[in-house]
Amino acid sequence: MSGHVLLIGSDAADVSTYADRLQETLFRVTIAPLPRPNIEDQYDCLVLTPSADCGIDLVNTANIPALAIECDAHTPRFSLGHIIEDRMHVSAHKRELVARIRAMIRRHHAARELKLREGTNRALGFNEANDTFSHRKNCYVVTRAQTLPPVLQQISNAGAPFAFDLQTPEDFQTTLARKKIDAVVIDDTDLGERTANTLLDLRAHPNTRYAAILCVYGQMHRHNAFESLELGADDVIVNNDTDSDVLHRLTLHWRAKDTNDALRRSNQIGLYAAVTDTLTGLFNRRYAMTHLHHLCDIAKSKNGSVTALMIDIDHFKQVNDTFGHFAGDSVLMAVAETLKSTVRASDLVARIGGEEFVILLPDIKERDAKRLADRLCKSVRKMKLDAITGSITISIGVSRYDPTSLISYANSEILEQADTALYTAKRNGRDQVSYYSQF
Ligand code: GH3
Ligand code: MG
Ligand code: MG
Repeated sequence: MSGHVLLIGSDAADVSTYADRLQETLFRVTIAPLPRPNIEDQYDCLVLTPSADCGIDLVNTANIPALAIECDAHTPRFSLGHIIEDRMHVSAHKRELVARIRAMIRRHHAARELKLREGTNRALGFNEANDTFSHRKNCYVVTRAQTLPPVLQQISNAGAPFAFDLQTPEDFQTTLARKKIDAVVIDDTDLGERTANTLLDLRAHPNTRYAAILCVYGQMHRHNAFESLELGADDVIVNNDTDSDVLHRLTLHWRAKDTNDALRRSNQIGLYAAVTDTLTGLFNRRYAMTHLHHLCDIAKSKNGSVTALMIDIDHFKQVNDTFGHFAGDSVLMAVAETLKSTVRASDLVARIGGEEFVILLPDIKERDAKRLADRLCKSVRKMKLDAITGSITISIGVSRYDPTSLISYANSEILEQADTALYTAKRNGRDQVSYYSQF
């Protein structure tokens, strides 16, 4: 992962050491002019080196997250909060610096991406309620100890918006198999070497793949933190971190988890939008074709059948010409609704053209398919519509694919055959069902 890092510090030698270190790892690095670095949104993150002075004038209107490298763990210069998102000790392994910058950039990009998507989804009419932080979060603490690690104990007593649930590694395995988990804290002081395997397992397991995962280390082992970060932990808490730091870190990762969850939902919305028709809410041609191939493959392998109904509204142009396009649209919606409410849940109804629909019926008996097609014609004919006078009719062409038929089993041919049958229905006077010759 690359990114553009703005390095801030007043000691030229110090700053250039960090610049070299980061450039080795594919980050693009710019050194900020002091005392008033101009922070623009071209940067992905800021790194405040130990020589970055407390009095530095950080005008960060672009809200770029910053990592502060601190000399003294006990009296840090910056408090974690809105701008200083993360901090680490100057003595930490250089791989920890890289891991923390990577994680920070990833969170920043995810949040920015979500904002963009939300804007687009809103414009598309897919605005969804955001319940981020509306409820108390449950966090499993995996430890051999009988009590919470001291850093979490303090927060828990202070009424944090997190509920901690203490579990042994064995109990946690049972919990993990049962349900999706939002957050896990691994108390490494107890688990020792097993932590590496636990972290890898948690990142791979479907119930924790997207969870916020943190490790708690004793002060003595803090130099191992980079290993946990590289193995998939979102953050590392040291047992003597302050309450406000720990609270900040937990909140940060919960927020990041919410952001990532929302991004995944947004992807699903995008996928849904790509395969549905906005007017009727039915699946579109793209989805229907993929589904047809899938159904035919299943039918072939299991000796099953697929029946396709090609449906076209009769004289629809006249409906538009007589009653207008809006009335035409409401007819399309009503026909879609009627088709959908007449078929089985396992059947697929799609709008594949202007006033053309297809219904795909897996494993239906010939006799039942014929009955269904007749019922569809009848149901549409009997629809009561406010937008027009008179009734709407449809014509249907039916084709079938099953192991005993003589039809070539090429998947898309079934639709061509249904279309041929549809034209016969039209030629024979409309408002009727016609069958492909070998049906
Ligand atoms: P036939 O019985 O032979 O099918 O005659 P038809 O008039 O239904 O067929 P034709 O292909 O001549 O006309 C189809 C019409 O469907 C023309 C087009 O304006 C209309 N149409 C296509 N998509 C939409 C839509 O989304 N909304 C509306 N209102 N009309 C549409
Ligand atoms: Mg047509
Ligand atoms: Mg038509």
